Amino acid sequence: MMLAMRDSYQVIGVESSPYTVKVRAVLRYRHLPHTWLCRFPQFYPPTAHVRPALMPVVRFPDGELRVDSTTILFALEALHPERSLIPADPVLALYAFLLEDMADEYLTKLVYFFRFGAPVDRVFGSQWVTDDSSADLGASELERRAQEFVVRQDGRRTIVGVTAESGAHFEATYRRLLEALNGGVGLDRFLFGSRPSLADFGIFGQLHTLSSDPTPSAILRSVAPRVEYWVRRAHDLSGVDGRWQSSPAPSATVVSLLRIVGDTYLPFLRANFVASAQGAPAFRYHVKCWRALRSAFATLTPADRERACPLLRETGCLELLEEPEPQMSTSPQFTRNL
Ligand SMILES: N[C@@H](CCC(=O)N[C@@H](CS)C(=O)NCC(=O)O)C(=O)O
Repeated sequence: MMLAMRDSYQVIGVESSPYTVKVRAVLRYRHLPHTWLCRFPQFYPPTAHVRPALMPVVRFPDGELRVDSTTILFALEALHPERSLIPADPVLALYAFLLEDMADEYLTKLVYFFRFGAPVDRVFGSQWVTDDSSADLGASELERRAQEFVVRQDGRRTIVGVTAESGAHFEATYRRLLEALNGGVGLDRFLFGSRPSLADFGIFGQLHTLSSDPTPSAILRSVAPRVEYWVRRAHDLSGVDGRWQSSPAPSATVVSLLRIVGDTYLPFLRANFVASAQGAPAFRYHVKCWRALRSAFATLTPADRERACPLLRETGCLELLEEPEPQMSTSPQFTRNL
């Protein structure tokens, strides 16, 4: 059994997991000593007991095992001031937080939509995940277990929101994302300057999978191949030593991405919150996200808020970030723990 080096972090997860490669890329960029172990945490004895059963699991140098990439990234921020992922300007930091959250909680639906859509994707994606999960699988056993995985994931379609009607919306959102990023990211060029932010890593994680699965990869290559090159470089940015942008004005790319937050992501979070307030099935984790984003906006100083408001209004975010919280009429019914 492999032991983590003393005083270093250990990332346990699989290569086909967006959140796992996101966290691994952050540790590399931040020069935090770590080991990487490709394992399903729930089948790996030292981490099998961790709840919620999500990947990656990160073992911190003090031995604590943690999950949830955003929580892990913020814990690293508190422990290591160098090579922070949070833009120094609090307004840009708010935008970065909004974009990272959208990447984690909404772009992941695009990953699911494509991965369990066309037969070619179902086979490639499920066999990739299965191959990551176990050593020495023969071809027929790999195929059998991959098919079981697909059946399990098919059962989650409604939970994820992938229906006959929503497919066109997910593909259109993917194309909007790529059009927004095209030309706005490049060699040592990131969303908020020549150094990467937490938004870059969140988007990178989901794009790692989208740029590997056959159908979304073909779209990426036809619409925005240079975004793919950016994704490949983002796995290891340990040599990047850049700066935050000097201008307080966000780039056109960030503005376009905030439009997706305003017209798609925040309305989704709001609808989930309203459902929870009315006692309808809802995601507990997305209630937490809704509150966290609104509280990040509420804690801006009045001067920063004044700077942020015009763009937040124009992109459709403002109203949702500042409206009064709907009252809970009954106890919520949560469909998942995290
Ligand atoms: N919010 C979590 C999500 C992590 C997550 O959903 N990981 C996926 C793999 S990419 C997982 O473990 N899924 C297991 C499951 O849903 O049962 C994070 O940011 O780390």
